[in-house]
Amino acid sequence: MKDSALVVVDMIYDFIDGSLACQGADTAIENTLKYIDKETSGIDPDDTGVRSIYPILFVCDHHPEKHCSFAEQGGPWPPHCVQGTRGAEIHEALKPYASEDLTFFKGEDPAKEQYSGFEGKNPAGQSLQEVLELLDIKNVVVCGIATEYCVRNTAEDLLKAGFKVYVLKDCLAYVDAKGHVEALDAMAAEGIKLI
Ligand code: VGL
Ligand code: ZN
Repeated sequence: MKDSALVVVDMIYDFIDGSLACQGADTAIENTLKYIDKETSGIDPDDTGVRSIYPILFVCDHHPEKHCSFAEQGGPWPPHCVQGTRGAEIHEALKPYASEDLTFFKGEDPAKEQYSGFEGKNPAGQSLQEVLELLDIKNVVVCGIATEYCVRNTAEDLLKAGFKVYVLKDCLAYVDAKGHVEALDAMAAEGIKLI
């Protein structure tokens, strides 16, 4: 697709095999790698190697040690994605596709829950929306973890901001199977395309 970007949400270790390990994470990663290989890579005629022909942006949950979403602080979740720990790292197979400018960290304020990638910032302080607009992106393909939380919130914010939004239904993992199906149905009803 022309004018497209892929947004990979929270494919980080605590959601894969850590404290908040989600159902379907391994398959979601495998399928994401296949998608990247098939759809976002191409031979650059001016270069010798393979490059991404459309940008891949990463959203990463990135909490301080005592974040308000953690059970000890009265929140719903076990501690997860704590800054500086393995649990906060992007899966090693995806990491080579992540560049600093296109990685957006959310949940850094100890007092705020942030499920949407729209609330994240890259190290230069830019938001996902700002960067997508700078890149002149019209179509945004979304995959990641968890369907019911960060994926859904990010996809909905993208739609509200005027992008065409596609969710890769085989590249998702979730906290709860029923919640996953309900979130997919809700997104489809709102005009997000499941592909
Ligand atoms: C998320 C639970 C806790 C998510 C973040 O990004 O989906 N879920 N923190
Ligand atoms: Zn979190």
